[in-house]
Amino acid sequence: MSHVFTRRRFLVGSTLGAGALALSGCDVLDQNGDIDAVLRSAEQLTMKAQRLLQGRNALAREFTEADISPSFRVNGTSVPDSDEYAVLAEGEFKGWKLKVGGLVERPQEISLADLRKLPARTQITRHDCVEGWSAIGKWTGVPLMSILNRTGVKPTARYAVFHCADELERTLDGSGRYYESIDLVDAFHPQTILAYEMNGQALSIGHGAPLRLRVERQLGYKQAKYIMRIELVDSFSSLWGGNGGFWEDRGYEWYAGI
Ligand SMILES: Nc1nc2c(c(=O)[nH]1)N[C@H]1C(S)=C(S)[C@@H](COP(=O)(O)O)O[C@H]1N2
Ligand SMILES: [Mo]
Repeated sequence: MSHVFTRRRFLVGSTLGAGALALSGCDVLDQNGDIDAVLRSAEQLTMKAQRLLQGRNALAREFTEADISPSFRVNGTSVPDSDEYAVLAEGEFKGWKLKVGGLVERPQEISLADLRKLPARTQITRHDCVEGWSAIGKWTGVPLMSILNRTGVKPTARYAVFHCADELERTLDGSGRYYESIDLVDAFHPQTILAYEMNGQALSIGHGAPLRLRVERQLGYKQAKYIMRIELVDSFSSLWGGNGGFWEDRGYEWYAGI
């Protein structure tokens, strides 16, 4: 601006006719220059905002404590129907260990107590179920990223598969077992956490104790409850129906973005 001002003063001081002409011409140019700069910065802002809001790495909206829904429905399985799970639940999951294997450098088994010692993330987010209901809840857990950094991910790994304790559909071959999968973009997303607390309390059995996935950019059925094992794979075509999840094998989209 001071540059414009100086030049204007200089031009006003020159011969009137040429000066006035030059002044109007220069003013337009200078104004355009300013407008260009403004537009450029606005465009950069829009681009950054779009990357932030719409890219695969964008964050899901987070809410405040006051927004937490007074009731949050339990959907799908409410208690896994297996003896193994019943024994684990009876022992308050002290005997449970999260197994992480497949295409990782260092397979691990991590107890709930050890998971709780790792740096945690808390987020208040909205859960959207395809059945047409939503609820806002507060989730605390370990970023999946930090687990994967511990185990190391082999270069061929493309997806993280979550094997759950419950059978949502009774079958002879086990194909009714709940499972889900996400790609590594979502697996390393900062809001992708393995939650062991909901609304400040230990995760209830209804909501997926001892551990459930929160992958906040996607719909409810991706939020695998009752996680027993995480497997890194290069393809999920050989798993159950081959579509990457219990509901996906029954026709739902694999990438359920919201
Ligand atoms: N293991 C397992 N995970 C699951 C389901 C399930 O039946 N079993 N249902 C899914 C669906 S459709 C939804 S909407 C949410 C429900 O989570 P909530 O019971 O905490 O509301 O969990 C998802 N994860
Ligand atoms: Mo759902």
